[in-house]
Amino acid sequence: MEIRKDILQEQNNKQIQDLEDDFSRLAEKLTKKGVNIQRLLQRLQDFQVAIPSWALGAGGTRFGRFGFFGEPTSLEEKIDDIGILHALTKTAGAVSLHIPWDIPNDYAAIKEKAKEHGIFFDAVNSNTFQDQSNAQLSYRHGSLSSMDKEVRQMAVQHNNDVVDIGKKLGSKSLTVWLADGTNFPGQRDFQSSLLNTEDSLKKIYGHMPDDWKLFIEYKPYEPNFYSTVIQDWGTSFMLANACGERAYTLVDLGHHLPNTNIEQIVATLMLKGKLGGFHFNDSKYGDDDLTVGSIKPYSLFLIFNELVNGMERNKQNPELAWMIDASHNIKDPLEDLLQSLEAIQESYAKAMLIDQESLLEAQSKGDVVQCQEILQDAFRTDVRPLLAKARVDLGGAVNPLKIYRAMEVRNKLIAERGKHTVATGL
Ligand code: PSV
Ligand code: MN
Ligand code: MN
Repeated sequence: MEIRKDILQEQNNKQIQDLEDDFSRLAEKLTKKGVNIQRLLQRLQDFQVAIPSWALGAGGTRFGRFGFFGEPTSLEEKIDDIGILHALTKTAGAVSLHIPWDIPNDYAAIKEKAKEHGIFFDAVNSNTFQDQSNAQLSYRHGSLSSMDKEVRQMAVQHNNDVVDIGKKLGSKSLTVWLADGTNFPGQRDFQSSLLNTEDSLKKIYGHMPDDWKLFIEYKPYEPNFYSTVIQDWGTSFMLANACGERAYTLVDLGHHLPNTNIEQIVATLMLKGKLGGFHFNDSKYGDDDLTVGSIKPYSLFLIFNELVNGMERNKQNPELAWMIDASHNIKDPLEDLLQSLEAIQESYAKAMLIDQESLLEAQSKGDVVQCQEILQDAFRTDVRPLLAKARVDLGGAVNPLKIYRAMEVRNKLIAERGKHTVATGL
């Protein structure tokens, strides 16, 4: 299944006049406010978000999984699915692989396929939260933090192997999400767990090529429910500093306790030049991995405000690696990802509309009401014509979801792949 350019064009033609009208009205309004439309469009076009290889099939919970028809059953098919997303949105130009779920069989063929779709290989993700079928030792009592030296060595070796796989694909970063922790008080010694983790991460860091980055994720709980070794941004930051210059904290939006001020964490990390990557999703209760922007769009906007701000001000912070980290229990995974991509671009565009000069002035006068007005003026702007214009100028769809449905993409995938497919890695 491919998105044929002529059919996409045909579909776009039905909506293009409305878009042109909406876009010129919005552009005129924003230009009067001093917004540089061309710059805005360019920045939207440059913004590429990696799709995780595990988000292309239907996810599940520990209570079960409702499969989705026509799911990809191989890495090749997963890359084809991302190709569909990218052809429609022009903002999904990268893939983030999970090893060992997605080890390529034929590297040259996979690279060629990704190239055809205009997709590059972003961060590779390791997995020491599951025992592999051929494993000699178990991660039951931890991996990088384990009290058992041989288990730690096995976990380090796995991460090193992931780096070597990534090297062959052109990736330039490794993301480590460490599930290690405990379920009961007294189960393990906190300090030695942390020291072991630091030592293991330093070994992995030492194995990475000089132009690679290490991203260290944090998460307060789950799968362990009493303690997690890398539980918060402070622990991740500390470990990143211990590893070295090219080690960074990765913020996953779902990995915070309720009501945590994530935008402030973003600002702090960027000030210190230590925010390396970002996982988008949304949540109501915990690490829910829901569609981006489906629950707390205003929070996402405030987070983007700090990201935009940091990208302007904090030259000490590297370019960020953007990724969606979501899972879908009942939606068509591709439709869900289209919604997430749109929500990300929408928040990004709105954050770029904030009149930073006036905000600074209002802040310095202590005019709290005006500060809020400035933020909300940007948030309340309907930026969708801007997103569509940025996409269409690159050859994407006026409305990706509408066109996905009009083209009957899912039915075509079912016809090609069959009904009862199960995505790999699930
Ligand atoms: C588990 O919480 C998780 O969602 C982490 O966020 C990782 O990024 C992802 O799985 C893949 O390992
Ligand atoms: Mn994540
Ligand atoms: Mn997660």
